[in-house]
Amino acid sequence: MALLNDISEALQKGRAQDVKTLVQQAIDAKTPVREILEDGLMAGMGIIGEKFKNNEVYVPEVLIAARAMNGGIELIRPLLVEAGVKERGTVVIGTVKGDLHDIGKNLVKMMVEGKGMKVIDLGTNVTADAFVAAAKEHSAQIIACSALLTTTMGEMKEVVQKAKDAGLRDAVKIMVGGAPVTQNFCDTIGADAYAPDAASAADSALALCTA
Ligand code: B1M
Repeated sequence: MALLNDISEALQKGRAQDVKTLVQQAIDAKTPVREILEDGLMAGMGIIGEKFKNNEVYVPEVLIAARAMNGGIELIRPLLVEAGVKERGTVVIGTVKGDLHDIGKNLVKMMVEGKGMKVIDLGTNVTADAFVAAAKEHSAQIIACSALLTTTMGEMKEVVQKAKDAGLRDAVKIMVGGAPVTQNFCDTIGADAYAPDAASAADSALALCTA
């Protein structure tokens, strides 16, 4: 659809105001919210990611595109969350220590909220101790850790260990994800669930909460 392509193009150019205007047009045109997210916003960020990898664009351009994406996401957030009627569980989410990537984590957060769960967002650069303390404070059923760097994904093992040390391991499930994370890695560190994308993370969170 042309409008979704326009969203993708505007995002790639880092035109935050245009992204917002186009996303609003798509909402007004009753475009399914998942299409706005996946075929507009995420498609644009995917292209930026490839260009970043190939050194065709650099960190500032990526940052500006990421801000534009977050602006678009803010507009569709209520529509994604709309489906959730009452809270079905509590999830503490964050990007692990040393890691500042938050776009994927924010998507997971929205999708989980869309399933009717309460989400406590600790942000980025979250220590294992902070994950565990928040899970305790909010009586969370799930700790959800995101990592985008191969150098930070090891922090997830620390989260599993700290949860054990705090005597929380039976009460809290630990879910992991992010581009470098795999099912094999999840199994190796003793986490409970891995999800490759935000939508399956939300399905998985709901299944863990209602199990
Ligand atoms: Co960074 N970066 N970055 N970056 N960045 C990557 C991740 C990289 C792959 C780029 C590359 O080289 N090709 C590379 C990592 C290499 C590696 O470790 N293997 C990289 C690097 C090296 C770096 C820096 C070190 C660069 C530098 O400074 N030299 C630096 C690190 C800073 C730090 O964190 N300490 C850095 C910085 C940045 C920016 C700040 C410029 C910006 C982040 C802005 C922000 O997040 N607010 C940025 C970005 C945007 C990217 C890319 C281009 C895009 C990431 C993204 O948002 N993707 C990325 C390249 C790429 O991915 N192609 C790259 C879109 C997002 C929707 O996808 O986060 O994967 P993603 O989330 C997915 C799934 O992974 C999953 O669901 C989401 C979608 O459905 N998911 C989960 C995520 N978390 C989950 C949790 C779950 C379940 C599923 O359960 C709990």
